Amino acid sequence: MSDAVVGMLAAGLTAEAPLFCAWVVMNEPAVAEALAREAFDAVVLDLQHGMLDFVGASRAILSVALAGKPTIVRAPVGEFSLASRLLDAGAAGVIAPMVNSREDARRLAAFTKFPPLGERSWGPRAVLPLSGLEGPAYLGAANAMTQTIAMIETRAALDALDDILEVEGVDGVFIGPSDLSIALNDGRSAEPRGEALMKAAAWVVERTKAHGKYASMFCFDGADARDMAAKGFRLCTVSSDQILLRGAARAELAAARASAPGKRAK
Ligand code: 3PY
Ligand code: MG
Repeated sequence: MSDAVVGMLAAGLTAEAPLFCAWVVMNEPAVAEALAREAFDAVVLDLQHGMLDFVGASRAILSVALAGKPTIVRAPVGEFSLASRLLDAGAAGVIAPMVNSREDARRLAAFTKFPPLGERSWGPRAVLPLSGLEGPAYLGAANAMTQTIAMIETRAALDALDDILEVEGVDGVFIGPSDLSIALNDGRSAEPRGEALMKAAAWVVERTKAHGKYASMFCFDGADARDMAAKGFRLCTVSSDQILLRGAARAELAAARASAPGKRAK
């Protein structure tokens, strides 16, 4: 196990190359570990729409660390205290959905940063060995090392973007392209790569850079992640465990059946 996986995320975000991260919805540490053993830079555990709970996520963080990678957790809406517990469990960063105002951003930072940036409560249970630091050194390093990432996925969040980015404890933003496109289309349709979304996305990248912070994006596959990285997104997720498994299963079964004799009933 690497002794210092937690710091790898913040370090990677200051390097030139974009970070490509796996996205995990299954509550099974072996799945997160298997993806971590591929060339992903980090693994995101989705506790908002995925099936993970606190115990499953805590175990997955350790399994991902076994593979020498950092973990980011996507918390459920408004559950900043769970995010804080998962930082104690060894997460290197938090993606928080539906951060729509300066006040939302301030509350998020309060739970994820120690004073003076926030009010995170002291109890770095599993994160100490995963950061390679002892208590006093961790206290000094944690605010810079732990990434607090606010999701931009509503019209209100776009309107408040500069306010959100001005909150010192917010390190970057993450666009949820499905929700943001639904909001921009007034609920008519989800067009996560539609014109309105891409225009907003370009503006988010520009404003984020102006604040000396980074923008990141949920991406649907590798080519999409490559395109979004080229547009300036510093951290791009790539597909998901469930979609990768289904795609591989379909491809292998199609190959197996391509030349099999006879027709199979559906
Ligand atoms: C969205 O696209 O709305 C997301 O939250 C991505 O997970
Ligand atoms: Mg969303």
